[in-house]
Amino acid sequence: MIKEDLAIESISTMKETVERLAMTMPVTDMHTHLFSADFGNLLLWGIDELLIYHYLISESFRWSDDQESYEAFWAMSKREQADWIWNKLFIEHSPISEAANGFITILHRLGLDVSSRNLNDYREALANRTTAQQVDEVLRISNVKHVLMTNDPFDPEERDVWLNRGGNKDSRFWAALRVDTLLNDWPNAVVQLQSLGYDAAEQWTERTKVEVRRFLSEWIVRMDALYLAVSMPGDFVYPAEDHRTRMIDEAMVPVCQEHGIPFALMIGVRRRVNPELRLAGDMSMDSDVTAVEALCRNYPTQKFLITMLARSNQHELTVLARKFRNLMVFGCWWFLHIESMVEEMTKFRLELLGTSVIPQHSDCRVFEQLIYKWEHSRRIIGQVLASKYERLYNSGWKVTEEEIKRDLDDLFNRNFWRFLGKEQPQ
Ligand code: HDL
Ligand code: ZN
Repeated sequence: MIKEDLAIESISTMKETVERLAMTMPVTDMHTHLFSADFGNLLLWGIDELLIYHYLISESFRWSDDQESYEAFWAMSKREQADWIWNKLFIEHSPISEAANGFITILHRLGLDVSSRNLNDYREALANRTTAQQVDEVLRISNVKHVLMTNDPFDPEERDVWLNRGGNKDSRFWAALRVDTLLNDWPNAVVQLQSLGYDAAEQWTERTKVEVRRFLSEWIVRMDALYLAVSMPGDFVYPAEDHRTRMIDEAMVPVCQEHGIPFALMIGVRRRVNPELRLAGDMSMDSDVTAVEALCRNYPTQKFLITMLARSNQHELTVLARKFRNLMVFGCWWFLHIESMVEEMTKFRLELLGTSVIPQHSDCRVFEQLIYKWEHSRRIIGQVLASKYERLYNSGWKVTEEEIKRDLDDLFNRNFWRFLGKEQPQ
């Protein structure tokens, strides 16, 4: 019996409490493409970087005509690209898409005069800020406490920071070892592994297996990676007589088990369906949830962080998570990171899993995006949680502020750190 005086008596007060706590709870953002300032130019921030976000590039081209070629766009400076996008998505049309609205949310939360609609005013307002100041300010506004990076040792610019400049030194940032190349571009991976001193061959020999495991293990240690991550197209079938199954079974899972870290699989991306759009040219596709089922069953002590890109896979994946405690569903990934999908997915996830899910990650590429991606998501997740409490109230079960804090902390932080087998760092 909870102490009666602690229970929140009215539904309206409960809803206010949930909203206040959801909007202010510190968050662990467990998948981003952000970097600490130790990574130099890999850390993207500022007005022009925000506008040339690949989500906005693809949306802007929808308003382009044949005279506005992809080549001409890619030949522009970043400032010219940002001007073009600003006119297409903000001046000539209302910025109502999730990503365009997000840019306006950022301007507003940074305290800029949104009504000026003058891009140069916004640029001017940030012109004298240092990277460190902007990182601190954005983390304060967004109340993101821990940022998981996406760290790719096959990227020469990033590899140089880890090998020659001391890697990450900012305790607010954490590494995730991302190795798509090993799974999806093996011939190229072999060439790169060889150039890095690993005795790998295209043929899956015992020596190659040992050297791939050594590569993964050395980078997990070097980065202090919290998990190993890969993304894959929806045609990922497992198990199969193919390279991916061998790489997963004979290298990636064994190394994750050796280091006691989760294996994150992000499934359902079809890369470069329109190569002219470059990073903006990727597409989602239906995936096979039974591949995840087989992995979870084959490796009952291995933790799997799973997110899928197609809306059509979400309910089945959530049901699967009811069957395997080593499966943690996370985030509303990419094209699902829109208000309607965050609401839909969060509703059936809580209805099927209670609070044993990681409802969101930001996937940010430009630092200030933390502000809008988390503000929009926090509000929706809080509203869905409050609606579930309301059902309880209607049956006489009241909650306390401490219980609301506990549930939100599980959703925004502890489910991730607990899945890692770690206490949430203070
Ligand atoms: O593969 C991934 O991690 C995706 O998130 C891609 O980076 C994608 O381009 C993206 O930025 N999505 O938000
Ligand atoms: Zn991502």
